[in-house]
Amino acid sequence: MDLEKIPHLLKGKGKKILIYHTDLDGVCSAILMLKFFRGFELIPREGPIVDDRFLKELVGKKPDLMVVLDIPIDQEWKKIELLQRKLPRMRILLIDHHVPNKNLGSERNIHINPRFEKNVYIPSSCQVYRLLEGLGHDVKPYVWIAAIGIIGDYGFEDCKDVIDECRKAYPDSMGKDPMKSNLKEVSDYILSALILHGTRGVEKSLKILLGMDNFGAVTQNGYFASCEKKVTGEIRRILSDFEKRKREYHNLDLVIYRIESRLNITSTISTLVAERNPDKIIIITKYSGQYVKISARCQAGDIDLNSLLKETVAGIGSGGGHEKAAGAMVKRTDVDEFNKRLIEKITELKTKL
Ligand SMILES: [Mn+2]
Repeated sequence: MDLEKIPHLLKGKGKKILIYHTDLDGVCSAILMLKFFRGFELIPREGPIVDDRFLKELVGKKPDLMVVLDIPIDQEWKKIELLQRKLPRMRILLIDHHVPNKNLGSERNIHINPRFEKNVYIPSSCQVYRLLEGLGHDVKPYVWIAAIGIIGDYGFEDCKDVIDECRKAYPDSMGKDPMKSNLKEVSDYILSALILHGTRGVEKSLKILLGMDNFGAVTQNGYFASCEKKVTGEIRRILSDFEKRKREYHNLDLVIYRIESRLNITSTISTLVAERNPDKIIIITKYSGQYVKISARCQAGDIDLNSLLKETVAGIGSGGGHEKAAGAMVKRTDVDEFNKRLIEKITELKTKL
């Protein structure tokens, strides 16, 4: 990989945009990058979809450099090719860890994804941390930011080195289990701002965190504290509703539950429920307008949720993600078809196991 090209690219004079994922890992990756490289217009995005409107917006901005963090924008490689035909000077630095669709690396673009080499799960915060370190920057003071991104994505297994570094630098941050640590609590405070205020919360959190030099300040911050209080209450309400209204398919180790909440809380709930039911396949749905958002978790890891969802929504929606955590979207009118296919596929997979 042409690592030596990266500083030149990032320090370039022209117009630079930074597109980052609106989750903890995306926000933390962006913060790490911004600690060392400035002058970016920041664009938070929920996912890789490049619709006509976004494509037009990007063309209109005429960037010379587009940095993309924690978003598998290679899924939209046709749109990206089109974009680069319209903007022949624009270069791309894509740093991502989702299952790659296509390598966008070329003379013009740099595409970093550890999965090109092996099947690992390295959140982008960890990737950016190591990249900056490799470029000779003093990233150590920000190891806690990298660790929050890793916690947000559940990625400690393949990022033990960064977690250990954080534990050493801040003994009170980590403890034995990262998921029960003080830093996990800190990451929940930030996550609640993202849940409560969506993209606006993402932007505000990024700004606040960029100015903080220690994680202890997060729980003391008035904005984060008030978000945390509201979201915790809503989570408590939903978890008790889950126990009442979940649909269990015992022979398939499958649990399906439909969330009713004003908040964008689907993946948080599915993660919590999965922690409590590590042997089950958890499917959480949430209706929003014409669409239904689906969040899937399975900690046991005996079923690959990325392929399962991809196959289940083929022709009726979009979906995918990771082996143990994935998401999808279908039209409200296709929910019955989705459920039917899901149960068929899991039955098939379970008989093979
Ligand atoms: Mn990520």
